[in-house]
Formats: sequence, C-alpha cells, structure tokens
Amino acid sequence: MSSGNELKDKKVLVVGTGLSGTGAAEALYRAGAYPVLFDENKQLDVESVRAKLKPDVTADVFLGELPEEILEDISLAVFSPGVPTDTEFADRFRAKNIPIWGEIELAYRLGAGKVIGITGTNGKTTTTSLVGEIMAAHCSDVNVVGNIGNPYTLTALKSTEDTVTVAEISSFQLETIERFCPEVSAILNITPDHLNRHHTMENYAAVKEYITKNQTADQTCVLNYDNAYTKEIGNRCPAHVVWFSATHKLTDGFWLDGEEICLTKNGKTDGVMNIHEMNLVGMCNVENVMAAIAITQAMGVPMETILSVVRQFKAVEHRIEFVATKRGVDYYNDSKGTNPDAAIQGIKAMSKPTVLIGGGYDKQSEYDEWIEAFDHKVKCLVLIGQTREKIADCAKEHGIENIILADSFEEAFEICVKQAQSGDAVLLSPACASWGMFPNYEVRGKLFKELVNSLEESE
Ligand code: UMA
Repeated sequence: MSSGNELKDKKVLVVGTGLSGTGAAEALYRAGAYPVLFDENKQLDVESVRAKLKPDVTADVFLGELPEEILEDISLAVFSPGVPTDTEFADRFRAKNIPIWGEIELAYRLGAGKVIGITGTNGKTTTTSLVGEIMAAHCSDVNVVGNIGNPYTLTALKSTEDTVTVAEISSFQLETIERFCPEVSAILNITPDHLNRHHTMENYAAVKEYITKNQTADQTCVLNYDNAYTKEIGNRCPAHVVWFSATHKLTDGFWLDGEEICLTKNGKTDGVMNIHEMNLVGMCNVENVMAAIAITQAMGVPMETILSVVRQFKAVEHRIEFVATKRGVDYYNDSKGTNPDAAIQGIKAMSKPTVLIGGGYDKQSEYDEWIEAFDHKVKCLVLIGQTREKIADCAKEHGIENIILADSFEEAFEICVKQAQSGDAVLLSPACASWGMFPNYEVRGKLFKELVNSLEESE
C-alpha cells in the first residue's frame, strides 16, 4: 500500500455525507488533504453535516447542486457506496479526468498491514464478524470494517504493518476500487440483488469479481463451489483458490460430509468439526463457517484457535437472530434478509409453522424462489411497503392464501401477534431492503425486537 502523501494538499470532493462520506472526509483531512463535502439531498443543512465531523476537522460543504467551478480545482472524487457511477453526474468527473474512488480504495491507500476482503450477496456480515473474532484471537491489532457499518477510512490511518483489517465489501463499494488488493479475498455467493443499480446479473457478478482483480498467485481467494457464478470466477482467478461446498464432495477444499465439515487436501481427508458444535442455525451458516475457516487458515491461524472461536460464536444481530419466546411463540429477527436469497435462508432455518413479515423497498427482485422455499411452513404472510402488492400477487400464484397487507410496521406486528398461536414462530425476514420505511435494516430489526420485548408473557 502507498502512503497518504499522494493526497497531501490536494482538494478532494467527497460525495455523500452519510457514514462513508463523513469517514472519508475525516481521513482525508488527517492525511493533509482539503476535503469538500457534497450531498444531493437539499433537505440537509450545512451545520448538521458539519456537526457529524469531529470538531477539529474542517471541510467545505455543498448541498443540492454541485457548482461546476468545484470541478476545476479538485484532484479526486470519493463517492459514497450509495452513489452510482453510471450517471451523468459521474460523467462530469470523467470528462475532466478526475479519478473516482470509493471508501475502500481511499482507505486501502491510506492504510497499512494485511487486508481480508469479504464479499458475496449473503452471509457477508456473519462471515466478516466471525473472521474478525478469529483473527482477534490470533493477533493483537484487528479492525473489522466496511459495509458492516464501520467505515474503513476511520481505522486506515491508525493501521500499521502489524494490523489485520477484515473488510466486509459490498458490490457498491467494489465498483470504485483501483489498486485495492486483499491478502485473502472471499466471494461467498452471487444471487440476484441490487439489480436496480447493476441492471443485469452479469454486471453484478463482474463487479463482485473485482475483489480478485489485483490479487496474485501467492494470495488466496475463497470461493463457493456450489454457486454457478463463483465457480466460474474460480476458473480465471489470479489468486490461489480455496473452495468450500455444502453439497459436493471436493477433492480439494472444505466440504460437508453429512454433519461433518471436512477438509480434503493433497489426497487426504480430515474431519474438521461437527456442525452441531456451532451456535448458529441454517445451512447458510454452515457455508459461512466453512468460508471463515478457509479464510483464517489461509491467514496462518492454527486450526485449534479457529475452532475454539467458531464454537462460541453466536448469531449476528438481525441475521436469523432469536429474540424471545412470548406466549409460546418464538420470535426471530432476520431484518438483514434484504433480498430474496437471504430471506430463503431465513425461512429455511424455521422448523415451526411461521407467521412471516415480508416486503419493503423495491429493488426489482423476483420473489418466486423465496415463496417456493416457504415449503408449507408459512401459515400467514404479512406484507408491508412498496413491494407488498407485487409479493402478494406472486404468493397467490404459488397458492399462498393467507396473505394480509399492512399499512405500517406496527400494524404488521400486531397482525402477527394475533395470527400466531403457541408452538408457532414469527419471523421478520422481508426479502426487501428497509428503505422508504426505515433508514436501514438495523432500525427495522431494532423496532421489531422492541415490539417483541414489549409483549406480555401471557395475555
Ligand atoms: N447521496 C447522494 N447522491 C446519491 C446517493 C446518495 O448525495 O446519488 C447521499 C444521500 O443523500 C445521503 C448519503 O449519500 O446523505 C448516503 O450515502 P450512502 O447511501 O452511501 O450511505 P452511508 O451512510 O454512507 O453508508 C454506506 C453504506 N450504504 C450503502 O451502501 C447504501 C453502508 O452499507 C455502509 O455500512 C457504510 O457506508 C459504511 O461503509 C449499508 C447497506 O445498506 C449497510 N449496504 C448495502 C447492502 O448491504 O445491501 C450495499
């Protein structure tokens, strides 16, 4: 990695004033650059944007329209992940040969040490958290950053050659990488998501593959053997590939033999661990654990250390998270089920008749496969948000009859409480992003948990 000196005294425009943008502005300021913050949202005001920065960090702030003259004296633009790059707005920078980086590229250039980069449509957060905990049991300076909600830019400048950075990286963040090169990368799976941003699956898969583009043969890429897109990426990957599979016996890699995770290497197969030793539910988590073992083994962590952390690791908040049992009904928060594939894992993990809350922001997903995965377990489907009619129509086509549309999240929750009987489960696993009703899935999940915890034990 190179130092922050290349940015010293340069004026850099940061687009977006959310978590990523304010993190980038602070890092740029501390690296000796002059950050200029811009946000298209006219509802914001300059003072509240400035208030998000540390008191000693100064930055000019522009809101609404970007004045053309700003483009005359900036050397670089840093886009937040939510800002698309295939727009006329982005063309204005390209026309003036101003490079566009994202949070990941900026932080990588400012930072030091080894980086683990984890992407995939689903399982990123669980795998990143688990890898973070395993690495922390092995080395003293570990940062867990990125899409997980902790901007990479905030830790980059403090990192040293001994630091290990574990970064959860979304497709939005990969769009703007240039030199970013993780020591170990992982692409957990690629299934339809964010197609309103990437337009086609081919584009989406190509962006995910960027995570490997600067890697070399002495570095590692962990890939899912069972996913058609990641399997294909393995054929042309510049790094050494370590495979994992929950459905195939592999001649090289981690695979599942009944309930036993095995590793086959150089013609020899060893049992690694039984999946019942894990505190996580669902086959998706078996895959996440296999990926985490593969990643951390490639980083040189002894298997004994890896397994002791895996055995005590509990579900990440909002990912098939058990909340409480109230009046004999089990409540699960899977607010992170923000696309159909993630929500398939949520419903598959349920073993009781389930009242399911679905629906939210429209990412132009198709819902057939999710509804097929209900497998007669969903006794009532409660739908909210922009996609509720689209999902209801699709569910009816698949023979689901008990469908109730709600006008608010609170109303949906009340319906669930009425519909569920002792012995049932209530699952929030919406298959849609929360945007439009909530700022993010965390707020949606926290509200669900508050509502559950406010229920009396008995009526
Ligand atoms: N904005 C513009 N112009 C645009 C779009 C947005 O000015 O064209 C402005 C908005 O008005 C807003 C700001 O940009 O003020 C928001 O930026 P952002 O949407 O990039 O959000 P941040 O708060 O910076 O959070 C981002 C990630 N958000 C997205 O990718 C949408 C967070 O991932 C991430 O945790 C954070 O950076 C730190 O790295 C969230 C997410 O939903 C969890 N990710 C998606 C997912 O997981 O599916 C990809």
